[in-house]
Amino acid sequence: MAQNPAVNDPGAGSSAAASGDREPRHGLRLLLMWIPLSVAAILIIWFVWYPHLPPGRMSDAASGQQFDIAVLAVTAAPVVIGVLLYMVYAIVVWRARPGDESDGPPIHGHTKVQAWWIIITSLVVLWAFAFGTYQLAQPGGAGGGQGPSPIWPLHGAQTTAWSPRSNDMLQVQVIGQQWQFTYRFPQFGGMESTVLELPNNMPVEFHVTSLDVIHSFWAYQLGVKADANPLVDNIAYTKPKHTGGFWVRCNELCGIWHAAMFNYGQVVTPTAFQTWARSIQAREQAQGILTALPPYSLTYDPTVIPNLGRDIVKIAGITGANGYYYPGPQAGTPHGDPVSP
Ligand SMILES: [Cu+2]
Repeated sequence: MAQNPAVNDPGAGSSAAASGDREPRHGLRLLLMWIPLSVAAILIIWFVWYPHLPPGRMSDAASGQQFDIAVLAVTAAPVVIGVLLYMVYAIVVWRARPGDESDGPPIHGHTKVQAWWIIITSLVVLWAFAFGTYQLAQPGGAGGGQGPSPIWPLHGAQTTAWSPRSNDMLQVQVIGQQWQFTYRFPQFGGMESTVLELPNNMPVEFHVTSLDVIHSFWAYQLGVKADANPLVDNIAYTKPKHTGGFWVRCNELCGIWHAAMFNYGQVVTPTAFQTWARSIQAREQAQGILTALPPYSLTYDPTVIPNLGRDIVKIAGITGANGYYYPGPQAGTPHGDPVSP
């Protein structure tokens, strides 16, 4: 039972009803509000938000991820604004007025609106698919672990002796174990370190593996994240873009001290890196650590390594997690050891 809207409703609906026939052009109204709101959102995302997005721009992989998030946010913003704007507009303009108990007008399809809806949504999805696929493949797999035979390798020269004056790919083996990461450098005699140093502006190839359970190597500011599985050689790439520190965290719940499984890395100049790596190699050579360590291998059998560890434990200077392979620092050392008996 419709009541007279001119009496009960002094709002937007009444003028149309009073004038007898014409609805306002809702589509045009919505479009004129949607365009400036979308433009404003895009400008804010691109110029205000984008430069501060994680994970920063410390490597090609990191800046690639930052760019991807910004582009996808710019793609999504007009869609989100369109949905919210329509909802607010509908609540304000088309809500039932007090006392109005009539039904809305019966609406059957609208071919033009439906066709545009299908075309626009398909284009947005296809764009996201194409952009996402391309960005995943470059640069060098975008910092994610690609398994033992990567299909998207980073460009760099594979050498047995790394040199700072070329495009040599630095090989870094990341070994996860409860509950510490250690790093081996096969191009420097297989030396091993609990600190990760990397050369600036040189391609790096991580070989990520584990000695016990599943861990995940996450070098946050480098935009690198790769699972560390026992008996698996998981390869990930990055190319640092400026010097400075970065965090390494375990990103897979791996036991009671998972939260304490982190350390720090440093990007330095290529020559400084070479000096550092050679000095560790020389020290470990002198201490007998290099000969005591198991030979460099892409994976290590956890059932064999613990037995090797009993001999290594006698050699001073090896630090690491509290596993068998890398005996932890003993009580009274600066690092402490929360899990030793
Ligand atoms: Cu872990």
